[in-house]
Amino acid sequence: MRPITKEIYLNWYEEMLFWRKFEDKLASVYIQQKVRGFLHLYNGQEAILAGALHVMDLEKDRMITAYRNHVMPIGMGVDPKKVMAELYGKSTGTSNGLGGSMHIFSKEHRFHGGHGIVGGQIPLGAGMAFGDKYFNRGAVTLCFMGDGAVRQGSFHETLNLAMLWDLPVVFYR
Ligand SMILES: Cc1ncc(C[n+]2csc(CCOP(=O)(O)OP(=O)(O)O)c2C)c(N)n1
Repeated sequence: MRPITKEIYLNWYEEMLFWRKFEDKLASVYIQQKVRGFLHLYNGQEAILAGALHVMDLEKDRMITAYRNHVMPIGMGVDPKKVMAELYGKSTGTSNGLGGSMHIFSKEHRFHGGHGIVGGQIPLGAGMAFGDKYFNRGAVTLCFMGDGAVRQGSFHETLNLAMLWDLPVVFYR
């Protein structure tokens, strides 16, 4: 793991502040109905993302999560303007404006969504890790979920398979 220096702390703070401001801005344009559909924010969880990004190899590792997915791709290198455009439903967005708030994706940055079904991302995350192991890519998948997802049967089945096959996947609750 890279050492945690003063510069790293400052960089984390800067990034976390940006993510918080990004989400706060979304909250304000949401009530003006500029963003349609649902809007699930990441406020209060920024430190989890900062720490996770610190241990990742952004050249090859992957990330997948549920619907609180606006700032994670930004952390992985996606242009914030493209994420904001997606939320506005514009064709310049990450999914050409067709995904919206819950479905931010970037194949280029190995950010695999953005899933609205509680727990839906869990078996998908293990599947991506299976692919990386099968093809010897040496990559790790980070799979995030909320407390509620842990009650899904797919979570338990996925953990069984991930342990049995020793898959390179890390689950964050
Ligand atoms: C399979 C499924 N059941 C129900 C829902 C409706 N639903 C949307 S969010 C949510 C709560 C999920 O809580 P948690 O996983 O703890 O995530 P949090 O929103 O707290 O981050 C539920 C039940 C859903 N999206 N998918």
